[in-house]
Amino acid sequence: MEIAAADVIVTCPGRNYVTLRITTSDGTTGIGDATLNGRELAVVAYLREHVVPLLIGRDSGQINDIWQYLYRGAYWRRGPVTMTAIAAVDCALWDILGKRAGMPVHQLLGGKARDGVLIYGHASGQDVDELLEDVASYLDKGYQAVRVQAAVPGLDSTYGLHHPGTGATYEPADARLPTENRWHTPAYLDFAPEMMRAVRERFGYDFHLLHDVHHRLSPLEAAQLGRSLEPYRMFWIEDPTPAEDQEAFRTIRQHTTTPIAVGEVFNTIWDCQQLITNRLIDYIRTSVSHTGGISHLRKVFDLAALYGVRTGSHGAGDLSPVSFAAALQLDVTVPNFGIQEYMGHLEPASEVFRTNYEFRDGRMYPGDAPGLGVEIDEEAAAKYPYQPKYLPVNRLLDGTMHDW
Ligand code: GCO
Ligand code: MG
Repeated sequence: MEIAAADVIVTCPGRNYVTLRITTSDGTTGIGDATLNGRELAVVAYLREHVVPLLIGRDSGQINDIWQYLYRGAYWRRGPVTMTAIAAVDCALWDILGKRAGMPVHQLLGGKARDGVLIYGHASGQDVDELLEDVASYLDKGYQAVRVQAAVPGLDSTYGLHHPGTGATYEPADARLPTENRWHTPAYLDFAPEMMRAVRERFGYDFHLLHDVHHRLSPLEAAQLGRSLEPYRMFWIEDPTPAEDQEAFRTIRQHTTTPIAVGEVFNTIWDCQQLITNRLIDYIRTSVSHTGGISHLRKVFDLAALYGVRTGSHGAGDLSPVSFAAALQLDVTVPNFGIQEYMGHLEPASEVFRTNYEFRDGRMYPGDAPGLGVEIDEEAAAKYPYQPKYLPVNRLLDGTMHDW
C-alpha cells in the first residue's frame, strides 16, 4: 500500500517527544518515535526536509528496501540524528504492516518467546535512607529488578535522582540551558559500595540490583568499582566508561566478574561489533528508537545472541511510549532477552499516547492489538507545545569538562 503522507508531531506532555506518523493511501496510519533528547529539532528537520519527500509514493510494505534506501542513500551514514530518523520510519512501517495484517508486531516477528518481559524500575534518593524507602516502594509494587542511584556525599548534585515534585521519574533535560554539575570520582568510588551494602543488608538478595555509572570512570576505576561491588551480586553496572572506546572494556573485564551493560548511546551494529564479538560486555543496551528501528535492532540482538550477550534496552522517559511499545514487541520475541529498562513517563503523557502494555508482577506485557499497540492523539499533543530543554553537563572540581 502506497505511502500517501508522513507528518512529524512535536509535543511536550511532561517532556518533549517527536513522533513520525505515516499514512498509506487506504488511510492506515503507523507511528514511530523520533525523540532525541536535547537535540529534538535536528531530527524534526532531518525528517521533514530529507526523509518525508523520499517516502511519498513508496510501498509501505517494503520495509527492508526503505531502510536501506534511507541508510545507504544518505551517503552520510550512522549518527544519532540519522539513525533516530530511520528508526521512526522503520517502526511506523512495522506498525502499518501489523495493522494491515490484523496482527501485533511480535506475531509478525515470529511470535512470542515469552509472555512478558522483565523490567527494572528506578529507585533513587538524596541520601541512602531516602533511597532505601524508594527501593521498598518498588519491591512493594512487585518489581523484581531495581536500579539504584543516590546523591554522592559531598557533591552538590548527582545524575539520575528524582527531582522533588516530579513523581515517579526523573528528567535529565531539566533546563532551558544546560545545568552545570560537579563530579569527583574518589568520592563516588568510596560511596558506591556503601550504597549497595545498605540495599542488600536491608532487602537481601532476592531481587536484581542494577546501577548506572553514566560513562564517568576510567577503565581502571571501573575495574575497581566492579570489584568493590562483587559482594552485592549486581545484575549489572551500566556504562562504566565512555562507550565509544570499545577496547577499554577489555581492561574492566580482566579485573572483575561484575556484569557490564553498555550501548544506550549507540546507533548501529557497528558501534558495538567489537564489544559483542570479543565478549567484552554482558548486556547490550541499544534501543529501538536510537538504533535504526526494529529491523536494525533485531540484527544487533541476533549478533549478541551468537556471543552470549543478552539484551537490556534503554527505556528512559525520553524514549516515548511509542518507543517503549516497540521495544516490548521485539523483547518478547528474541531468544537472548535479558531485561528492559522502564522509567515510565511523566504526566500528561498518557493523555497524548494511548498504550496497551500492562505491568504485572515485575513484568511488562505488550498486549495483542494489531501493530505496535500505541496511538497518538494529535489534538491532545497540540495542547503541549515544544519547550527547549537541555541535558546537563558535568565538570570536575577544577572545571574540566567530564561525562555527565
Ligand atoms: C538511563 C539513561 C538515561 C539517559 C537519558 C539521556 O540509563 O536511563 O542513562 O537517564 O541519561 O535517557 O537522554
Ligand atoms: Mg544509562
